[in-house]
Amino acid sequence: MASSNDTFDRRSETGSFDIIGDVHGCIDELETLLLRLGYGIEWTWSGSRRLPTTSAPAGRRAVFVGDLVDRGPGAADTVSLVMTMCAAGQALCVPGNHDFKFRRWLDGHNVTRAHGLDLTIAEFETWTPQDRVAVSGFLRTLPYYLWLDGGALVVTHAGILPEMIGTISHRIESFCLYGDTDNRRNAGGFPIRYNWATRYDGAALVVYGHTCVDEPAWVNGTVCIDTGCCFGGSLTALRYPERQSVSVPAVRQYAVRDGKFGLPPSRQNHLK
Ligand SMILES: [Mn+2]
Repeated sequence: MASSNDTFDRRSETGSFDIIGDVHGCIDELETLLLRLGYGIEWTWSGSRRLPTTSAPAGRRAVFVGDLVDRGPGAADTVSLVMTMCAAGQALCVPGNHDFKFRRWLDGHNVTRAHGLDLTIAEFETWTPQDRVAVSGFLRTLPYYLWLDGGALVVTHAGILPEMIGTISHRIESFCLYGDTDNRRNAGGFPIRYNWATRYDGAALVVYGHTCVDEPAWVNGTVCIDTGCCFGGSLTALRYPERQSVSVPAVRQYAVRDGKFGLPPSRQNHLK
């Protein structure tokens, strides 16, 4: 796990924000969504790569909930776009579990090339070592959650509990990346997930992704906006403070679904 830092505390940043769900390399849908939200994107070729020039609507920034890479066809362009927007002050981003594993590959660790990571690696293998180091460095700087708008808004990848907001630890980092899991696995070998949102009673609105849902799923003061674009669903943005969602349907299905969409069961259902 990356070293802890306190860059999560961005309460002084009041928005407005366009919070964007798991992109997973769905660059075409991301461009369509950003254009619809008023952002500008132009690409210019630089050798074998294309580099974006971007603009944001006045008074608004994009916030990515992570899982930029894997499964979709445009992971490299997605990373380029998000890095450019963040450097320009047009976007903020938290890491997802796929980004975390991708960074481990960038840093030279031996990782299992499953769940779409093989596609991401194939794209980045043509990048120069310096450019790959820049991506790794970018991902390393990302806080595991963002505490925004005077404390009224939290953006994280998979989940957070009220007592975690305002502090950081390895356990909190893990919860932000993977949500509420334990050492149990399902028949497919995936960690069993529990619906932490059913016991969320915090004051801040938590916007997150990680679990595919057909439509933005509001539970207590939380909303999941991963509408499964890479699996043929859609890519969703939640406009804040308006609390309106904007979705772009997937151009096609890029990866095989590994189950039905929907939030997992609450944990108390699993306690014996
Ligand atoms: Mn995801």
